[in-house]
Amino acid sequence: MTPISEVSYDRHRLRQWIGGSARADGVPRRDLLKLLGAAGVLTVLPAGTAYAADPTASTAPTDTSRTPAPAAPPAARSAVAAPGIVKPLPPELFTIRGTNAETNFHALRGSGYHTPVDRFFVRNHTSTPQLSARDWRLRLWGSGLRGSADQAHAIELDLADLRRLPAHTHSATIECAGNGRSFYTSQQGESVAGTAWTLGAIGMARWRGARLSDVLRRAGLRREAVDVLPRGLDEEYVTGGVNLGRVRRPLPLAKALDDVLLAYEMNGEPLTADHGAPVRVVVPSWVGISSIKWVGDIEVSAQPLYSPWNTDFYRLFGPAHPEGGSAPLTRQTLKSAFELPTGAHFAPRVTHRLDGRSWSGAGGVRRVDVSTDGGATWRRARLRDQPRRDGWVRWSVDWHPTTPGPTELLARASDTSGRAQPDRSTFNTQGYFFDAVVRHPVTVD
Ligand SMILES: Nc1nc2c(c(=O)[nH]1)N[C@H]1C(S)=C(S)[C@@H](COP(=O)(O)O)O[C@H]1N2
Ligand SMILES: [Mo]
Repeated sequence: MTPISEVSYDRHRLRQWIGGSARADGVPRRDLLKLLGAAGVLTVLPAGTAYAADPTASTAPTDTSRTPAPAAPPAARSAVAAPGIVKPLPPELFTIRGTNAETNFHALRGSGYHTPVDRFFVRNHTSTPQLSARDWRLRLWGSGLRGSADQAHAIELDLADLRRLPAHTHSATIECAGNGRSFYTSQQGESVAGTAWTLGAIGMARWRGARLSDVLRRAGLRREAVDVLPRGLDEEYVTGGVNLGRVRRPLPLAKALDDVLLAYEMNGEPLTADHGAPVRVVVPSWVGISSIKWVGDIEVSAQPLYSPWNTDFYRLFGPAHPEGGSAPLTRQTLKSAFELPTGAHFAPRVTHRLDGRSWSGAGGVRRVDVSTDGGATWRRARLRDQPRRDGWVRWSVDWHPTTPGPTELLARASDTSGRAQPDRSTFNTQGYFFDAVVRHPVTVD
């Protein structure tokens, strides 16, 4: 695999930055201008106007940690526990994958729209830290802030400060970019690196917290700010013998000012340790890695920022993608899942109700078609929720099987942005963004 593509990514970001669009990565420019206007920090620049700072001074990545080739897949483990996770992981609810716990999709049956915390998936690079809410501080610093350019002059907030800001509630999914990865192998015969999730690396919760935009504005955002880099308080991540430092991934300012929360509640309760207590970032519709848990500091920069999580990881590499990789991943893709175990059994000549969920990072799901005969015939599912941005829709179909034997169930969703699930996903070496229709084997007997 091509090792570091940071240099070409650097150039790409630099070009965007000179062109005045670095802030807009993944967010339409008209929204960007509106947001910047609302933030009251910048008067609208004519398209193509360079920002005031000297761009030639900014080519060096500010992250000096060594960035090696992407990590090899974790060694296969036979252990049935995920030692770094605090909450109970009963096998009915979760499948353990290394340091992570995948939600069993059949455990969502009848569980409601929001995923109960006891069955919400956990993705840990290392292990869950148990932090004291009383001692927790958030530090904001960087060249994008007035008067706090370096860490020594950071602005500090505690939880009470954060709770004094207006509270916002937002229902949103958090989904790992590698959700569905195992189907690259099992369905397409391709080998990819990373945790072999099926479809349960997603959860939907009602998040409550302060808006990141309120915090940034109060911290004194400069008009030159372009990137925002939240960093976790969990241990440094060591992979393949290389220490990549604390988990962190830059967000373009436009997204940071849009709908991002610093959340301290999940489904009406204080955040639990595994999901980022006392405070996590929630970035609706974007890949899960954006939603940094246990956030401890946020660098706000007047120059593009880099970490292994936006250079080596969470970009698409492979023959169908640009040399040096795609742009960093932002919005999630489109998927569907049945709330059934793999290999479920159904009695013949009885009417069964099949339940499932579909979701998209690009818009609301507005149509789902289901096949119960391996894709030969299709019919429309009944949607039980309105198409909703940042959310999923639950759906059902009745099935009256007559012929005993094995068959495959398929569900294909389309969303309000016009996307539909394809038959095959485009290969990428790290197996992100599996969006193809999944074949779910069952038996009638
Ligand atoms: N600090 C920190 N934040 C993190 C991670 C992590 O390991 N450490 N994992 C990320 C990834 S890859 C995902 S998919 C989501 C998972 O959130 P959850 O464990 O609450 O489901 O958290 C993200 N935030
Ligand atoms: Mo993830």
